[in-house]
Amino acid sequence: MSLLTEPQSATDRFERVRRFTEQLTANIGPEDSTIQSMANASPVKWHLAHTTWFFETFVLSRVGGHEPIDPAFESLFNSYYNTVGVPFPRPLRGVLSRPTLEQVHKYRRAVDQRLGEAIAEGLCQRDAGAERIIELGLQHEQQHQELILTDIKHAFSINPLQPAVLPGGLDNEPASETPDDGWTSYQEGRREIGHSGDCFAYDNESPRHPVWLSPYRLKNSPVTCGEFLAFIADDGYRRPELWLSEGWNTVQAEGWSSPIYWRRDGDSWSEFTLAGRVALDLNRPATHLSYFEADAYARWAGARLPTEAEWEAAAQMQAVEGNFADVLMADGLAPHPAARRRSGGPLHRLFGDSWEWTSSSYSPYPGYRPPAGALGEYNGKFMCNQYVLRGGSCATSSDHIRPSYRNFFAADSRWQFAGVRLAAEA
Ligand code: AVJ
Ligand code: FE
Repeated sequence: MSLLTEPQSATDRFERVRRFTEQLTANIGPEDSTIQSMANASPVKWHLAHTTWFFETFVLSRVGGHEPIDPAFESLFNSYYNTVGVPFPRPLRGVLSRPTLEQVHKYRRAVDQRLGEAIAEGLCQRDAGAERIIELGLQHEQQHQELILTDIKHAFSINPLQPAVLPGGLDNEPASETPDDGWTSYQEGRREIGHSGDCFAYDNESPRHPVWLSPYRLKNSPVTCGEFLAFIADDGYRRPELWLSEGWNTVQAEGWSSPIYWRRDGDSWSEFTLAGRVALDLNRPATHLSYFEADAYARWAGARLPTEAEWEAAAQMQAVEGNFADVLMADGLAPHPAARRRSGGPLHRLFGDSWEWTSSSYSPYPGYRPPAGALGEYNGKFMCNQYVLRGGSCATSSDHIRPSYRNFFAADSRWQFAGVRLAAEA
């Protein structure tokens, strides 16, 4: 959405998104914010700095006379933009005890202030490109808000103290609603997928293009923890015929026997959540599944994963409503159960709650061209060896998601809020 046509002013939206990042990390101390539990996850402090670096590098650099706030940050907080410079190695981000958390917050305030001044002085009126990149920077920050939660959740899950990231939780769903066991059928035909309209979308959602869909069905509710437990009880993790070859190799090599945050004590199961370890809620959508686990579950259930085109065609007929981070946290750090929403349309929880794995490889749409320059590195160069996920999660903000949104992760990734919606032939 354009900064100029939005109901809120450009600076209001900027303030709101930047402050939400800080709200999410309010309970994360300096030690917490420095640790890195694996190469794929980054320290909270690094996320706070990198999102700031993005605005400094891609927006403030367009303002005449901008001097770097700290020249060392150019490499330290560059994630992967090789055309900007040589990034500090990703697996070593957890050794960066300096700059301190306080210094990173100072960096955030400095960039916020300079950017606020530039906007007030008419930057966006003079430079339409700057306006678009600020919006990209805010969407980027919203992606990192979700990564902040999933990355620190992973780190805390390893700590025997099992600390809470958010005292009130976010993924800790009360077991109230019974899942809908029905299916919705979709007719054969020509459909269009991809981005259209004036609202913001990433380059990877374009060009919009036609697809031909055979008749198909989607399950009305995503797979629940209770259903996934039945897969485990039926020896799902010990039956090679249910798994892709690479998936089976991973199960063996990593010793997988349940979803990453689940634990069995005698007959009872618990799950590590953002609120700490809690009893497993059987009605909640299963999350933190890899593509391999999602695919094996679907095969065990006699179904399959949807393609991204099947998912998007169905999503075009649904309201974009659901359990999102900003909705759940509207009243502060503890989400109120009453804030939880069901989405409009036959498919429940299509948006929010958990990302849904599709069987589609993350590939360019026909005619896709990454934008020129460093920002062309944002999405396009990752179109290899990853799968598309759709719909957003409880850690996504509601104004960050849309039917055409393409998230992507490698098939063995388990630390995201990712689950399964079953598909089948009609
Ligand atoms: C779309 C979530 C895979 O994690 O690298 C962050 C999001 N892009 N900064 C990622 C992203 C640039 C991206 N994912
Ligand atoms: Fe980034």
